[in-house]
Amino acid sequence: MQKPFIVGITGGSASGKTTFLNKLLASFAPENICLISQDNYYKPREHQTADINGVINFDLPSCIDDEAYAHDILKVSQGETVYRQEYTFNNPNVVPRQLEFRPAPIVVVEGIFVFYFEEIAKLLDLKVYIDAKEYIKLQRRIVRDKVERGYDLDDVLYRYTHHVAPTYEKYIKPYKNDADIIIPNNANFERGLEVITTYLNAKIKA
Ligand code: UZR
Ligand code: MG
Repeated sequence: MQKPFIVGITGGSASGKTTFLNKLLASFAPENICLISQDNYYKPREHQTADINGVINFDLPSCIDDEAYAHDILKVSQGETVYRQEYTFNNPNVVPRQLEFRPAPIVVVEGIFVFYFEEIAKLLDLKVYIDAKEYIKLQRRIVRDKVERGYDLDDVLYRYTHHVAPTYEKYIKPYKNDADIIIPNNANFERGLEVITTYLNAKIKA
C-alpha cells in the first residue's frame, strides 16, 4: 500500500468542520477515505479540569489524549486498522458506537487542535482551515449544543465566553497562518469543498 495522503482540517468550534467533512466523505467511496476525528480522543470526564467556577473546561489541549490520537493516525497511515469507542459528549442519551479506522489512500484528521499539536501537525500533507465570523459560530454553537449535545442556553453562553472564545484566540487562530487553504464558511463552503474534492480525487488516481 502507498503511504496515504493526510489532510488536516481545523477551525474554530462551530465553524463547520464536521458538516464540511460529512459532505467531503460522501463524495468518496468509503474504501478511499478514512476520517479520524479529534472529538473521539477526549479524555474521560474525571481527567478533565474545572475552571475557577467549578465548570469543566473542555476546550484546553490537555483535554485531549493527543498521544493516543497521534499514535492512531500513524498506525492507520502505516496500514493498520484501529478501533476506538465513539465519544458521545457525555450525553447519557447516546449509546457510543465502536468506530473502525481503516487504512485508505486519503486520511482526514479533524479537530480544533490538529494544527496546534506538533506531533499531529507534522503528519499533515495538506492543511485546511475553515473560517467563520464569531457571531455565526456562536449561533451555530447554540443550536448544535441544544439539539445534539443536550446543553441549556446558560451553559452554552458561559462556555463560549470563558472557554471557547479564549481557546480560539490562543490555540486555533494563531495557526491559521500554517494553513495551505482557508475556506470561508459564513454562508456556505460549496466551492471550497469542490476544490478540495477535486484535488483529493487527483491524489487517489496519481
Ligand atoms: P467542535 N465539547 C463538549 O461540548 N462536550 C464535551 O464533553 C467535550 C467537548 C466541546 C468542546 C469544544 N467544548 O468547544 C467542542 N465545550 O466540543 C469541539 N464546552 O468540537 O470543533 O465540533 O466544535
Ligand atoms: Mg465538529
